[in-house]
Amino acid sequence: MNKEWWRNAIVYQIYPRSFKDSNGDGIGDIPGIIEKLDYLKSLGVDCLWLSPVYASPNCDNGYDISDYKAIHPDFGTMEDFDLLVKEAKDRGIKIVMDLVLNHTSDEHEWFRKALDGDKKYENYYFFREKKNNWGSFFGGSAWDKVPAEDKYYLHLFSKKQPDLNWSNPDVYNEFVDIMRFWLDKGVAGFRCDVVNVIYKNSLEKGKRKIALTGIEHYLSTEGNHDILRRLRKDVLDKYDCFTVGETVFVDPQTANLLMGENRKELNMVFGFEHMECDCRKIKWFRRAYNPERLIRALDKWQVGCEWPANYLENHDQPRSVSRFGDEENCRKESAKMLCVLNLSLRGTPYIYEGEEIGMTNGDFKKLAEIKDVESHNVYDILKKLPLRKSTKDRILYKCTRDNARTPMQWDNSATAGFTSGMPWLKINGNHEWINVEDDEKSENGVIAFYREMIAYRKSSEALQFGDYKRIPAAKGVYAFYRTAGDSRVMVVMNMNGYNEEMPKIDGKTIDGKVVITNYGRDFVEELGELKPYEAMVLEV
Ligand code: TEU
Ligand code: CA
Repeated sequence: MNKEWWRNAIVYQIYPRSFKDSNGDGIGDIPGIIEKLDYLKSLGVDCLWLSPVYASPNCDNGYDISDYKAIHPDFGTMEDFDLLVKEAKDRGIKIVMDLVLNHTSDEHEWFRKALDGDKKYENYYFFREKKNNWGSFFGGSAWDKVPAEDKYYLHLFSKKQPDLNWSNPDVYNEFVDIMRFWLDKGVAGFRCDVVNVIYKNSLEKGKRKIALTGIEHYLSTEGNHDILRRLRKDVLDKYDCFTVGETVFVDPQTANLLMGENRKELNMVFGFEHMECDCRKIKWFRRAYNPERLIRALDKWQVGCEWPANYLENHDQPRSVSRFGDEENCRKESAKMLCVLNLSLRGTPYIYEGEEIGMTNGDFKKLAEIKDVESHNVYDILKKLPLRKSTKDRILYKCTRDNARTPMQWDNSATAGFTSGMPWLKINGNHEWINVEDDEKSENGVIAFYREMIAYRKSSEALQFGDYKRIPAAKGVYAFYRTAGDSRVMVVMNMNGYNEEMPKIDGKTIDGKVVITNYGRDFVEELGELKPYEAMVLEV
């Protein structure tokens, strides 16, 4: 394995709308990010991945792009962006852009021209006289009718996100150009949105499934692999950059085909299997969280994936403390345990804004408080099902992507230091006690723990590049060695909350130095009694 810089980089994901508003319009923006660069630098992160900041009608908060070479005025100007790249660089921080290859906005010039009957652009998308039975990721059919015409277009996501036709070489060339445009500005790579569904083999009828009928015709197709290889050779290899693919329905083996070193496609991918540990097939049908299932999924990727992109949160997932921890009784402890987890696994770690202060799920009380297009689509479907209203509401509030999109909590003032105006999305009431300023002041702050863990990871060859070996342990206890030559650490995490039985690592006596701990113990003889969410890193 080569030791390229991005393997030991620590990436921090910014959801720009919700990070920091600089001009009081209630929407986070690029000057706001610049204001916070010193804070980000102080955490020790190396790279910022920005969720989309391009021109967009915002039906899917920027994942519906109407101009790939323009900055949305909500976020600022191209000058602001260039300044961000420069200011970040001055602090040793790189910028990674989000790139949406699968679809554009229906307000993109290409789609408009296509609707105007321009043959060239019609072939950028999929128009058919009849729709097939494919389903959309956001619920319902993947086809919608073109207004006032007898034809349909394909959209795997919202109806304002028409899918691009990647078998058309013109589409390929457009993206070569777009990628060069940003790389020439000095960005360090791309997070590529749903990048393993971009190439459709055919538009044949799909096999009936509960959801996503049709997926067999577009999931990780050979054509898709071919495009990734060509983009790598024609563009990416000419720059000092990396790509992380957001890839759906992959396991470690199919992931390796998309990012393995000798495949020359992507550099790493986000898998979803650990995010499914508390769902039943579809994320809207939750089952109780059981740490064993999470551990099993993580272990599977640690063992099987060449180089995982590790994450516990992003802008599509509920907050990890609310999900895998205990926000009521052990918020700080569980946030710190999850920090140890994310930063000690093999692979490149990604931290999502607010994770470093243990932010929790949004406290939404009514549908109108939720802005996410997916939530509204799904709620419309739920409404038709024979379920109690309280059940539908529970599903909505637990699963809505807005849980992770509430504004960043900087301080305990009325608007959490996020804006001086009306925030675009409801600020969580708990910003009164969960916020950066108070966390920094408190004795056992989560941010301080992040700093410590990040700094330790950077000093540890074992954590950055070591191999991984799981240690058998009691249920809900995740323990492993990371070893690189002489450097070896043992990581132990009790992922259980309050438990009657004391979890134990079978027959393990510890002979090592505790270097990171979330309970302040600095000496362990035997791992007999782990406290709820206790986590530690030992040099052994
Ligand atoms: O998400 C892709 C994706 O697979 C989502 O449907 C994911 O499964 C879902 O959000 C979980 O609820 C990416 C982006 O991360 C997301 O924000 C976009 O909405 C989507 O692509 C379309 O561009
Ligand atoms: Ca703003």
